Amino acid sequence: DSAVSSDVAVIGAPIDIGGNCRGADLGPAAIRHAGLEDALSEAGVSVTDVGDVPVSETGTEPVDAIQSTTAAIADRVAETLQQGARPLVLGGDHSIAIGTLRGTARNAKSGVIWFDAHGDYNTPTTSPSGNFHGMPLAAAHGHRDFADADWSIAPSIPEENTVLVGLRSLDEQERDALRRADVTAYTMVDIDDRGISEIVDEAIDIAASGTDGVHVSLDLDWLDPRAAPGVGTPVPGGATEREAHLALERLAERDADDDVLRSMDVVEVNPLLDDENTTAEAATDLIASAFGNRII
Ligand code: 6HN
Ligand code: MN
Ligand code: MN
Ligand code: MN
Repeated sequence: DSAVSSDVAVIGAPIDIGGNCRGADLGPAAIRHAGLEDALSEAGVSVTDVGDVPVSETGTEPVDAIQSTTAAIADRVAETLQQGARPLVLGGDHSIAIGTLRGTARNAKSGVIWFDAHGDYNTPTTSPSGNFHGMPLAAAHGHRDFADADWSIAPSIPEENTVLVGLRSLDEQERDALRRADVTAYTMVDIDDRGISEIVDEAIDIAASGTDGVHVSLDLDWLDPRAAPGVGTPVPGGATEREAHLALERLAERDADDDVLRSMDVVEVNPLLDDENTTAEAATDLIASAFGNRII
């Protein structure tokens, strides 16, 4: 691995207006306070924190705030990749991934692994809640319900290189749309049944096949609420802390061999729902694992 390829640029995306409650906009600060830079440095990664993208949540419709914020994220992500570094975007609610995915796809073909309790495959038409954090993956596939949004100009991520891991909560029409899509979806049952290492190995094979690399989107609600309580839409029965670590350590191992990990976002950390900053600490440890932290 060259020095440049291990460089990580941290980009904060402090927005929560795409979610169901306030506070995920404090996620970037909570993760930084949990010691992200030190954890990455200890993992042997050279890290630059480029600060936050501008967000204006007040006085606008959620869709407008999300549109301008994700446009700024896409630009920073594309610039970072152009400079040979790997963007690590800190959310914020999961709507920020509309921006990271657009940025990763700007001059390249990117696969995606989506660690999440949810499918995030609603559209403005199907969503029961209307919250944009439940829609980013459908937007990244260029679903026609987003035709009016400027992020839907072109589908950015190929469906066949899209892998969801950890599913356990889908809305009805969202489930139908996911079934019709050419994606691979692993539920928690698959993880229980086959073990997380095997699932992650397969996920990497599928996401990386024929692409320039893989974007990893880590929603902290993938974890069981006992391990990551500070999220807006917790669902029982999630990944244990050990399973999550194993998944990201496996990813780092594969990356050491083949440079698969091209970009990452870490979302839905809401310190207002968490009195000990447990969730941000878990996020920080998992990021360090993904970028190669080793016990020995
Ligand atoms: N997330 N499916 C629900 C909705 O409102 O569309 C929950 C979405 C959660 C999104 O956690 O990123
Ligand atoms: Mn806010
Ligand atoms: Mn999500
Ligand atoms: Mn989720």
